[in-house]
Amino acid sequence: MNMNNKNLFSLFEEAFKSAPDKIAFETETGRHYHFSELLQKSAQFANLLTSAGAGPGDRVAVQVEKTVEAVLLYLGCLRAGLVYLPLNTAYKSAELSYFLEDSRPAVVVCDPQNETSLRSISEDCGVKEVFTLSKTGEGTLVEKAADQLTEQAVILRTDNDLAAILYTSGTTGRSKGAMLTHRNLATNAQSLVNAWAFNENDVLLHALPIFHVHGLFVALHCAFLKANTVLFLAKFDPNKVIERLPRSTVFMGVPTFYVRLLSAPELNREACKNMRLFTAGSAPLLEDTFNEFETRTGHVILERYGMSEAGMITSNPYDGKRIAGSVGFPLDNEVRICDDEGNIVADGEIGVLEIKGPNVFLGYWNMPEKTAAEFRPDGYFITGDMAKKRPDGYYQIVGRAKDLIISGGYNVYPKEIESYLDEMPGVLESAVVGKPHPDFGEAVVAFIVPDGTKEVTEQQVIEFVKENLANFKVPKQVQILEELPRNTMGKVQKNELRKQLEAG
Ligand code: MLC
Ligand code: AMP
Repeated sequence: MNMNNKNLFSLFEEAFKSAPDKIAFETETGRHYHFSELLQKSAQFANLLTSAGAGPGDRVAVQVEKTVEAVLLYLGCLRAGLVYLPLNTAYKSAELSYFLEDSRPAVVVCDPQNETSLRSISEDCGVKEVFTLSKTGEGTLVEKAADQLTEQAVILRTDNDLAAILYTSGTTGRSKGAMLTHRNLATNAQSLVNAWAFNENDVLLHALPIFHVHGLFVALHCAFLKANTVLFLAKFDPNKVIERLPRSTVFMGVPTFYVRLLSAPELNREACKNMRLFTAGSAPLLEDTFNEFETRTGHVILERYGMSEAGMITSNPYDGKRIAGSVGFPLDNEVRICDDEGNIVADGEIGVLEIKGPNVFLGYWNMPEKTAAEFRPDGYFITGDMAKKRPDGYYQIVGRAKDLIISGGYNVYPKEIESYLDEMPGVLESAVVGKPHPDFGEAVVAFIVPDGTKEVTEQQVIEFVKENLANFKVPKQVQILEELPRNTMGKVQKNELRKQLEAG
């Protein structure tokens, strides 16, 4: 291995080469991919992307279903020094147009079903090539890669070269592309392998989507660094998970996964007998879920906290007490809790969590002002999460300074939906809030004030959002009001709306 090459793929390559004949992935249909195949096929993808005119630093925007080929594409991008830009499969045309216009990728890879619409968006964004990849792992990407060489020299990257851009929704409605470097990803992966005691014999049961930090980086990077076999599910299904638990040692999920697993009677101690670790994150894990899971399986879920901009930030201990409602201790980054001005608050006081470390992103793509506004002059990033440090040193996330709803592990920014709803014919204004939901943790609720020009019904509002925004942003409930509650400054009082919901 060339020690000067900071390309994240070099670390994976070393692990893959140590176990060429081992199974890297087992799909739902029982198909096996060995580590030697990962090496060869990721080289072919890297060579194909390069021959399509994508050079180091260029973006590759990807909106495809979860397949091993999609993972190979990610690895191919790393190898070729390209910047991987995954997009939620739920995003619709209007959302995709924004991402492509903002990031100006050299290559787009999409599902064959969306090819026509993505080609037309791509034409306006200077994209050089559009490839397809289907949910069964077929398409022009795979066909054309098959003609490429299975060898490729991993492109030299420095610590601060970009490996990926993850779009996270912005509080002002415009999504921000978090720029993650090879160093960000490599250091965080190594921290997690150590903190969670990954070893060569682990088998990772993978049911998360692979277009976010949780499924793509947290889960896969740990498995890659130790050349672990991954049992790869195309999507979360409690029965398929339980069926595979006896052959697994590690499982990672958002809280909704655990809620759904607990509603399956087959989840029991016997099914979990070979498991050594269950982790949860992306949204708060309820104490009831934590306790019920321990009672049913004998396993204490390890909750950790993180975000797109920094990967994993804190974690409950692997060895040591895991506390419900807490996110544990800082991983390999500095963590402090501050007031709005950036002064550190006393231990036990609530403030906004700020972080600094090798895992913290470089900034937002094309948004120097937004980047500057979210970093303190001494380099700390302001996460927007409210936290406190308990007397025993454990950190607790107690709320959010940012107006954000997390539904089933997906972030929904009310501002984006409000801006969209305000454009709906017959709507004067709107307000969107989150409401506790037994399955998704929080559900999106929209309050609508009609302008009186035409009738507006709950169903029409839902249909209107469904038409152009991702399905997880669609309100689960709509209420029509005569006016929105405002304070003396004219600001909408969302707390009043939440109280109204609570009161039924
Ligand atoms: C699906 N629906 C959702 C939803 N997912 N609604 C709200 N919130 C969600 N998360 C909608 C569907 O469109 C459908 O609507 C209806 O709910 C029922 O669908 P379903 O069949 O129950 O949904 P399903 O496909 O099973 O998806 C649920 C899920 C999925 C929980 C499996 O949302 C999921 O995989 N979530 C994981 C998200 C994740 O990986 N987050 C990590 C982000 S990284 P209709 O109207 O069509 O019936 C991060 C940093 C960190 O946050 O710390 O990790
Ligand atoms: P994302 O931008 O999609 O990466 O989401 C990151 C956000 O998820 C964080 O800023 C937190 O608000 C939230 N989050 C992640 N893990 C946890 C957790 N364990 N508890 C509470 N909130 C969490």
